[in-house]
Amino acid sequence: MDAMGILPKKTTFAVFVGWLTLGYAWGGVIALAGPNLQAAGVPEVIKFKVERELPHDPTAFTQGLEIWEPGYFLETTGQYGQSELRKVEIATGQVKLRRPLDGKYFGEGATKFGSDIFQLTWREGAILRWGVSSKNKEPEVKETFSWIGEGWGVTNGKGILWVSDGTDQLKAVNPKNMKVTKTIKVTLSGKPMDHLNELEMIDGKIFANIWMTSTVVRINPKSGVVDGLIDLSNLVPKQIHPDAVANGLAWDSRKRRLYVTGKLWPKVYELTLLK
Ligand SMILES: [Ca+2]
Repeated sequence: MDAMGILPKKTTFAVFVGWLTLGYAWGGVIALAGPNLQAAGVPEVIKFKVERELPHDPTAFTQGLEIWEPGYFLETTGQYGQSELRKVEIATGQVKLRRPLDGKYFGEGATKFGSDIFQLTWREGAILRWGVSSKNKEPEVKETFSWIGEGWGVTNGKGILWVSDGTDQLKAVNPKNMKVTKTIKVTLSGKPMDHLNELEMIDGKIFANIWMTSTVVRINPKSGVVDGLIDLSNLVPKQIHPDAVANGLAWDSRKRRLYVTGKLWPKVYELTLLK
């Protein structure tokens, strides 16, 4: 699918009015289409091709998605009393393993780090470290870390965790103690880019869903500058639920495919990102 062909039309674009920063950038992309883009410092529009449409549990309030191991997703779901950590077969969408969270937690994003899985909670000030039980070899919460502020999305690279909290900030976190070692401010065309949500590390850049939009941004973790945009608006299921936003990004580095889904989406899309 050609992302340039699905740039927001006028009516869709009106939705962006409340999202001035984002609207500004997309407007810039439209106005400056062509070689002027680079010169103006406007983020690259990343085109993609849909390779496969795969089934996804339409009741999953997806908060995090990652490759667990070849053929399987690590997926986390939210809502109090319904939050789970799941191992999902990619080809069939079948949930092969599920671990409910304590009912006091609203589960958020998760990332696999060595043999552990770190999972955020929304407003409970806790990050859970899941490890493998020696008894049944299945995940169990081994440790609970304190966390200040909200937890939204998490990914990792080069030995550190990157955590989003719904603002324009990304925090670099030491996985040994959950101490914040660095905070970067994310900007789009020089303006704060907030509502950073589900995250995914791809080739050293951090990709983030922007909450309540169908836009994914590509962030340079050194500068915080958004240097690429993906428009998923043609993939967002229509008229399901106001909360059914894009909120799952999983990168398969072996196949070089990006999997995208969202809260309550009936499908996962397998994409090739085009140069
Ligand atoms: Ca992810």
